[in-house]
Amino acid sequence: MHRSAPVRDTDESELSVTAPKTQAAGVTAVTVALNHAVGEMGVLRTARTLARVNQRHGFDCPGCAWPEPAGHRRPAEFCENGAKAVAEEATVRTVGPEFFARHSVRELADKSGYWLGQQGRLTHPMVLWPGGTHYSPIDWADAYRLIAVALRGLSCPDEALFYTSGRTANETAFLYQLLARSFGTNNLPDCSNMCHESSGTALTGSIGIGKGSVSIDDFEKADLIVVAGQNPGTNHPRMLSALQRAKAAGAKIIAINPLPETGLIGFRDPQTVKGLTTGVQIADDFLQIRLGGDMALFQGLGKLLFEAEDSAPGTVVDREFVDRHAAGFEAYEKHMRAVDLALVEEATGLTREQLERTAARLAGSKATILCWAMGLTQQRHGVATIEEGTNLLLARGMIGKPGAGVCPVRGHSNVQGDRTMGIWEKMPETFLAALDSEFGITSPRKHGHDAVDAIRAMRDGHAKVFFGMGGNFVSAAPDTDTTESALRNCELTVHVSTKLNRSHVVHGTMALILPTLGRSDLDLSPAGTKQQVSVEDSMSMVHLSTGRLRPVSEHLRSEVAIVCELAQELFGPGHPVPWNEFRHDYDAIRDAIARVVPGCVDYNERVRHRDGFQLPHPPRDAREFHTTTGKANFAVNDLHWLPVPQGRLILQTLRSHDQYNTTIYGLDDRYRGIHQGRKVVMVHPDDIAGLGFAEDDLVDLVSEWTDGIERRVTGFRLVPYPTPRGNVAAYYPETNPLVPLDHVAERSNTPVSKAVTIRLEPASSPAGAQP
Ligand SMILES: Nc1nc2c(c(=O)[nH]1)N[C@H]1C(S)=C(S)[C@@H](COP(=O)(O)OP(=O)(O)OC[C@H]3O[C@@H](n4cnc5c(=O)[nH]c(N)nc54)[C@H](O)[C@@H]3O)O[C@H]1N2
Ligand SMILES: Nc1nc2c(c(=O)[nH]1)N[C@H]1C(S)=C(S)[C@@H](COP(=O)(O)OP(=O)(O)OC[C@H]3O[C@@H](n4cnc5c(=O)[nH]c(N)nc54)[C@H](O)[C@@H]3O)O[C@H]1N2
Ligand SMILES: [Mo]
Repeated sequence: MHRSAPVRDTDESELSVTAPKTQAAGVTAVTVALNHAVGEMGVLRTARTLARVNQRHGFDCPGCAWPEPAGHRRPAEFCENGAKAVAEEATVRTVGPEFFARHSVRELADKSGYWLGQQGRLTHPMVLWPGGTHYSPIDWADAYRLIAVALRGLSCPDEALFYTSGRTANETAFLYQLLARSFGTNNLPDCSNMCHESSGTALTGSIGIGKGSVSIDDFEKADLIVVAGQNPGTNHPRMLSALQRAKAAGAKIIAINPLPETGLIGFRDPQTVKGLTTGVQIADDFLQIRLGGDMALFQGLGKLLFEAEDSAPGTVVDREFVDRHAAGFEAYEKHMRAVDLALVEEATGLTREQLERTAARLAGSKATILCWAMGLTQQRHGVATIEEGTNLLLARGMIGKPGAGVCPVRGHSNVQGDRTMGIWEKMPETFLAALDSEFGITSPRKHGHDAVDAIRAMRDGHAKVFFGMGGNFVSAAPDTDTTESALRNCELTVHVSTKLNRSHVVHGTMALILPTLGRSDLDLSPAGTKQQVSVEDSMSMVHLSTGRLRPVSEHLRSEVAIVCELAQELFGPGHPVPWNEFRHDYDAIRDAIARVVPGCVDYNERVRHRDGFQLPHPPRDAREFHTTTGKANFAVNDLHWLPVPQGRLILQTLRSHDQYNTTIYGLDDRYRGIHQGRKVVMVHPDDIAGLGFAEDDLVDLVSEWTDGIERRVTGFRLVPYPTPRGNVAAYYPETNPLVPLDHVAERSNTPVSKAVTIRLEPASSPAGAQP
């Protein structure tokens, strides 16, 4: 019943383009999801699996971090893309020793990421010996020994890097950081460094905690919801249902985006029968902003709010909130009053009328939520931009009250939980001290490397062992050529993975692939009891997740087992951490979490409540702000924006509807009308003509950066698209070679994936497969 893996790689010459869709989800989404799932898993496994997604006794969807509603859950509490994520994991296709014997590593390195991922689930631990051409099977015990020998052979623990992707459950994350710190390093780079790091940095400074302040219930209590730099129709489809309910309850919704993203403009709810056929317009207002224009927009709105306050004193600024709970208001007011609105119009590409209408909505709102994602964070001034958005809410007292607050919408399903559990290169002293006293270890205090610094360390020979707990670092990181040679510079690269990806075939002198259980898989302890893990969503709700599918191979180990067994080999008997107990009983891990991690008291008991429990959030719960001033801080920032240099374009790299980060499910970006291919660049029609090209031409994209190094990708098709003049879009990870390693956000060090200056040249090589 299920499809077999593709033998042929992708062929970009089959690409076709149609008009973008005006409605998201609906019947097509349901059909696409089911076809995809049945193709990967067959009918029975599909039925058994999808019925468990996001249900109370089921498993947490490995798709996005959008929360499940409390109270009533619908039978289908997932979306098209969640179903694809589940199918991708629960596929019955496998990649075992015969596969690796058939394909050399060099041959695999020439395949696209799509082809690699489609081959199926990894079934055996595999090793690539120094100088070897093919991966071959290895025993778990021998694999651990190789890693332990390599780690012990380093001249200092900081030569090791422990990367985490955001799927890792809390229990694994807690033990993994404990292993790294017991070993002696804070080198815990994670996908968050490339994702919402700017949000964490901004919010910690402004409100004292780097997490969002709203709960799912707040959506129905809000009267204004702003969605900036986010494409929920593709990346958080269940959020559209929440927005639709908010709209039904009377909220106005404003979308701020350079692209008219389908879900925001129209939506058919696939979770209700009525919604399948009748669509709604989600956004009441669409502000088609220029790339990088949001900081100017927020400052312009700040100025207009003060003008509104002047004409109706006492109605716009929440004086009581500002006086009691905030610091730095006078400096902020002075700064905002000096903002030049003409400059704001130029920077944003918006009209004065649009600015005034938006300001009027903000000024009139009794409960405002500001949502955002990568369009804001992956910008050079992403931190300052988020601070400016937060300033607007603070001035209006829109935090710590029902229906209002900040809402960074997280990506990976447990990326927020991983941070809570200590996956961060600079955890605060209080956490490290608690860890030390719980286990009798001495955690290092020197800050570790984040993702970008980890690449620099490998490049420069300062890091020699790379261990990846999930993820696909080589393809997710910026500056692909630099990152690939950095990885190749390592003595050992190790990946704990479910599926084959490019990070397995761009490797150090020696390489290991350790196959692991996914979310949906049944996890049995050595004694045969069922283990459960826990995760935290984007709104700080923590709950259990229980996999039930029979694993595709008896050789898979859980992530927890892998960490514990490696630790036992690395540290030997007598280590103060009870690794063996943890490996046998995840409750024991949760008891340790309860004693170390703030807000996790009685973890085992509370995580078993019907909907789990919500972690504390002082601004949300009590309008308390644990910042440097003890108050919410208004930030003052110089205005930055992105003028387009003559003859150049500014490129954002984004996700298609048919991918999960570096995992490519298929070759259709249905909503944007791109079919059977991914090597496209979406450009305003006048720019195509203005630069001397024609629709459908094949071009090279060449990025321009201060170091003078030429970064080029070849054979991309020009697609006319309703994007602002001078701003273009193309898919990640195909365009990661264009993002310079040093092009990072100020203060958060996040790669600037949404603003790369490029020029177009006629294609130097034809379209075709390209990894
Ligand atoms: N199906 C699916 N779901 C996913 C993922 C996936 O790949 N597939 N990835 C997960 C992860 S890890 C994450 S982080 C999230 C990502 O979720 P998103 O942030 O929605 O992902 P992107 O595709 O990067 O889209 C960025 C959006 O910001 C807009 N944008 C770009 N630059 C600017 C700007 O300067 N200003 C404004 N206002 N907007 C801008 C783009 O047009 C686009 O709509 O999704 C998560 N969920
Ligand atoms: N140019 C550009 N670059 C970007 C971005 C962008 O918008 N533009 N976005 C950035 C963002 S937001 C993020 S979050 C990163 C994503 O970076 P990563 O998290 O590193 O990448 P993913 O593609 O999500 O990782 C997919 C791999 O994870 C493994 N995997 C899946 N499930 C499991 C599991 O349960 N356990 C284990 N151990 N492994 C598993 C599979 O082997 C799969 O191949 O990329 C960043 N890079
Ligand atoms: Mo992300």
